Amino acid sequence: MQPLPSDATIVILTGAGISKESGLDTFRCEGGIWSKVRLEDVATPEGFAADPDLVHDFYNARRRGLSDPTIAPNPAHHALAELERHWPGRVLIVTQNIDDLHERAGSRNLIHMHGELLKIRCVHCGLPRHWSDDLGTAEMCPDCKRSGTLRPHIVWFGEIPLEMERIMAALSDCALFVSIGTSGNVYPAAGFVAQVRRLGLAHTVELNLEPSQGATLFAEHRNGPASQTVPAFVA
Ligand code: BJW
Repeated sequence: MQPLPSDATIVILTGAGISKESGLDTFRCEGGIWSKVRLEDVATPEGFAADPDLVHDFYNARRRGLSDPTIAPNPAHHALAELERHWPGRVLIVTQNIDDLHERAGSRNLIHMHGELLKIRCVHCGLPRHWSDDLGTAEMCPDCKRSGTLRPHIVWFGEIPLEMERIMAALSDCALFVSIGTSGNVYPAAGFVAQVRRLGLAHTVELNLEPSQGATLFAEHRNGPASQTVPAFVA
């Protein structure tokens, strides 16, 4: 990594590509999630209103997939956790991923801007809680006791991503912005690099299997699998 002031803030945006080598599907690569299901059916508030059981089944299947013993953080997740442990400044990971592989690798300063697969929340009282098999299909919120109000703690299309104020503050403060394994198709995350560049201060780097949609906006690129490019970049 190029020399930075030792108190510098580093913001790292991650997408589905970082978890691909851990055994989780991306969305838009060949054979990805959106080639198997219609996103309108499972990742919009309208889809949930039309068929909540279908949406609960979709996320429950992915929860079971995530708890498969073969799914584990890969060297890219571990390298980022190591960076956070050793960097004297601040490292913030903003992940679009709903899996828990960054946490399992040891990352702590982490924002799940699109929510978390292993949480569920009540649309009435708003409280996210850890998912369990019972809750996935339960009729009633255990907190407010209303019926039919539980939904996945996921940001669907048309909903506002989580912790945007904290993310924007970090983007305007950072000296290095690194985007890893995201196709640059989904806003607002796809617009972060342009925002960082507008402020004109941070170095911007893309680490991706292949150039993303917004690749030309980054000052530096390294193409290849995240399990190789990320450890090499942070070394
Ligand atoms: C590897 C690799 C390896 C593979 N190593 N790399 C028109 C213009 C602008 C915006 C909009 C518009 N129309 C609608 C919008 C808004 C909309 C949007 O962006 N739509 C686009 C489709 C155009 N966005 C929203 O609705 C968002 N909300 C919003 O904008 O609110 C308004 C607002 C914002 C801010 C402030 C105030 C108001 C919400 C978006 C929610 C997205 N949700 C999903 C589903 C989550 C649940 C689930 O998982 O089921 O999030 S969609 C899906 O896409 C998921 C992902 O997080 C997201 C991004 O995907 P990602 O991570 O980039 O994956 P892929 O598959 O696309 O790419 C994988 C990449 O990995 C590829 O580049 C590969 O090359 C690479 N790769 N193997 C390294 N081994």
